[in-house]
Amino acid sequence: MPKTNDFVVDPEHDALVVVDVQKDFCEGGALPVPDAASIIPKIVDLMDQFPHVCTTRDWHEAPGDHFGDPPDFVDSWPIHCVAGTEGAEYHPALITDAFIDFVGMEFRKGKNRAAYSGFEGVNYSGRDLGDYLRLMKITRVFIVGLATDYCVKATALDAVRQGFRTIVLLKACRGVTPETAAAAIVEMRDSGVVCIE
Ligand code: VGL
Repeated sequence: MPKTNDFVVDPEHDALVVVDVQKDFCEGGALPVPDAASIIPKIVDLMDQFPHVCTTRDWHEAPGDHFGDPPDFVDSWPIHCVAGTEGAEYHPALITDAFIDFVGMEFRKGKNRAAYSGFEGVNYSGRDLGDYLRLMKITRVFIVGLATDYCVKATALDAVRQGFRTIVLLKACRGVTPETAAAAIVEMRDSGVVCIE
C-alpha cells in the first residue's frame, strides 16, 4: 500500500481538506469518535505541508431528524455541533500557528438538515467547497478528519464525483466503529478514492 510520502505535494494544485475536527466529535464531546484527538498532531503536521488548507465544520441549527431521541447512531445522532456552541468549536489542539497561517477557508454545513459531505458546506460568502476549490485551480484533494465512516467518506465520494483526484490519508482519520470504517474504505476505493495509510 502506498505511503503518504509517496506523494509530492503540488503547492499550486493540491489542497488539504480537514473534516469536522470539532470538540463534539472528540473525547469528552457529545458524539465522540474513539481515539479522535490522536489524529490532530498528524493533521497539524500536514497543514504545514499544504499551502491550500480548507476546513469543514458541522454547524447545526435545526437539522430535523438528524438529531434523534433516542438516536440510532446510523441515521440519527445525539445533539452535537450546534451552531455557536462550544461543541461546534475546533478542538483546541488544531489551533496552532500552522492553522492560523494556513487555513484558507472554512466551510460550514448542516444548518437545517443532515450534511455529511464537506461539499455541502459553504464559506462566509456562501460559496461551496467545490466551487472554491475550482476557483483556486485545485485538482487534487487530500482528505483527513472525522469520521472515516460518515463525513470523511461522504466528502471523499463527492470529491470524486466532482472530478477531483481524491486521496484519503487514513492515519489522520478515525471512524465511529471499526466495522463501518472498514466498509467505508472499501466503498471509497470502489468509487475511485485512493485510501492510503
Ligand atoms: C458525523 C455523525 C453525525 C461526522 C457528523 O462528522 O462524521 N458523524 N454527524
